Amino acid sequence: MKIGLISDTHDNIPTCNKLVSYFLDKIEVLIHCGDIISPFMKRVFVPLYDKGVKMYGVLGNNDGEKSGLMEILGPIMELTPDFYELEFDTKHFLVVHHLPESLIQSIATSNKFDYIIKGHLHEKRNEKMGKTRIINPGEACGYLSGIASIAILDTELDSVTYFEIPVEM
Ligand SMILES: [Mn+2]
Repeated sequence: MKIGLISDTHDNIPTCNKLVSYFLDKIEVLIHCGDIISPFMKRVFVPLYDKGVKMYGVLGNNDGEKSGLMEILGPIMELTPDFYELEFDTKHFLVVHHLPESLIQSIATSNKFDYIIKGHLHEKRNEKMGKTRIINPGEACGYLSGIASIAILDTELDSVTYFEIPVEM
């Protein structure tokens, strides 16, 4: 199964529209790791919803209007202010916006999860620790690095492919 990973969209609608177009026809599930920011970001994700992509999102530290996000984006993307434990293709996922690195490592080495999907640091990461692969798709907004990135996880191959585009600063 191919799962789209996106994080830290930070209201960059033009860039996120391009990233979402890349996802179209490639993924069955989308995971958003938080810092969506405004409820009006919903329109970016409607094309995926229309294609039948099941979407899950965890809210981040910069997601201020939590009730608005839940109300407006909620009908097309399942949202939680905390974390998700999900299962796809018999693989166990922990989805968080952020946790201290020591806690990420404790969870990874507990071997409870096949994947920990996280955001927040605006940096790509793809690292296997014990049986757990820790993935950060990087920043979809591109505001810190000038490069907007997303990732596709193939659960069958246990492989992660990044897609990047430059962002005007
Ligand atoms: Mn962020």
